[in-house]
Amino acid sequence: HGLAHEITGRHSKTMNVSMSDAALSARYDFAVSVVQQAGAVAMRHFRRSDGLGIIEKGPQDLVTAADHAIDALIRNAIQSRFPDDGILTEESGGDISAQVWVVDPIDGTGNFARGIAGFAISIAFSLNGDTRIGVVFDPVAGELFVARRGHGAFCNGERMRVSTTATMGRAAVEAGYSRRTSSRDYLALMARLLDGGCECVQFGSAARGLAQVAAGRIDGYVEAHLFAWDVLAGLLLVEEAGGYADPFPLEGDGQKGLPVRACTRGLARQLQEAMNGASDPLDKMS
Ligand code: LIP
Repeated sequence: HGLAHEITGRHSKTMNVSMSDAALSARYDFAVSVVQQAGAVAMRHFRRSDGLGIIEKGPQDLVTAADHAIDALIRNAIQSRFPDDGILTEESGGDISAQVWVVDPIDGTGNFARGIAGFAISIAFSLNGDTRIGVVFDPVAGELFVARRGHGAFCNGERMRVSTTATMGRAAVEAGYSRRTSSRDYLALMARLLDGGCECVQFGSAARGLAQVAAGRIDGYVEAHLFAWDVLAGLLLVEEAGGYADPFPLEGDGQKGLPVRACTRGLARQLQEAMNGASDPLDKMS
């Protein structure tokens, strides 16, 4: 991510646009289609043997030619079909407005750049600050995760439900990490999760990890700092699959990035305590 792009608010700040169900439904169908087109582009690049045009934006923060190609594909498609909508993407920044698309062209770029199959394309549509549409596509697994607010969450057409896990000793939790936060805090969080009995995983893509929570394959996703484009679609997947997700406001604090917690309802308090740091077990470890 490096420096978060300057997020300007060219469009109207008043978050009180009304939109018909037909207009939302058209945007949903569009998102489902364009995320799969983007996945095909990602796979063409992923399978190439002649390099991926990798650039280091910051420490362990990579971007590739595929990120830019997919960013352009999605941005051009939105501008052509929905010219009045705002667009905010990881790779080219953009506006926050009452009706805005929030896009991560490749979430898990570190994995993608290293040829590791742990990445996804994430597209969300927000109306008046509320995420109404979320699609996450994992093209390697061929898994299309979709949700509309109030209409449920699905993986390849199958209804998704979060797991019923309510105890840490039975939970599998993904704890994401980036160099935007302190390694000591991360290790302390991991120690609290492990001491609480969790199985801990870290796959390097928040969007894909949140989709696994929605699918009931893991029971929670936590990370100290993420941006809207990493998570808005995945958080909606979890909510529409019956799980809990912390609010992630697009304006205000959300513009600089926020901590993320999404999980089964039974784990919400315990994961909050783990994130807050009831005590720092690292001190005991030194
Ligand atoms: C990634 C996130 C992941 C985080 C990585 C990175 P990107 O997003 O999905 O959870 O741990 O550091 O921020 O940069 O691959 O789109």
